[in-house]
Amino acid sequence: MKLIIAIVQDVDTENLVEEITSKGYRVTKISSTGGFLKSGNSTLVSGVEDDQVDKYLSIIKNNCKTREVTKTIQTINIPGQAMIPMPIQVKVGGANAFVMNVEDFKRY
Ligand code: 2BA
Repeated sequence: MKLIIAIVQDVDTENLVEEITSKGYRVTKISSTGGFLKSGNSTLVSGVEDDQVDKYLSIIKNNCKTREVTKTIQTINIPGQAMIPMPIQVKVGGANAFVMNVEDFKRY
């Protein structure tokens, strides 16, 4: 068994969770926050049998889109001058997925 942890954008989460569960996989959704943008995203955790990993990952790939967002950063402070906020474009994935070996799994 593998543990798949996928960080996805909030806008993709509802459809993705729907598709994951409708295909018979189990999933836990955790609300999370990206360290860089400091905005909300979702972390999905699933225990998946080894031979299902590729299928599961393709569901993620097909339901998550890369998007560009604008992040405002502060320019450096030059004495005597105002700090001018500068917008930058950031590409936010799709999805970032980690696949880990599971030593044991029990359901009671
Ligand atoms: P955030 O940390 O809010 O990052 C959002 C997007 O900002 C990233 O998209 C990336 O394009 C950009 N970014 C992040 N850190 C940056 C930096 N130091 N300099 C310039 N640009 C930067 P993604 O890479 O698709 O990541 C989306 C979200 O997935 C991240 O949100 C974070 O919550 C999570 N994530 C991505 N890689 C991770 C990792 N290696 N470990 C843990 N979480 C990760």
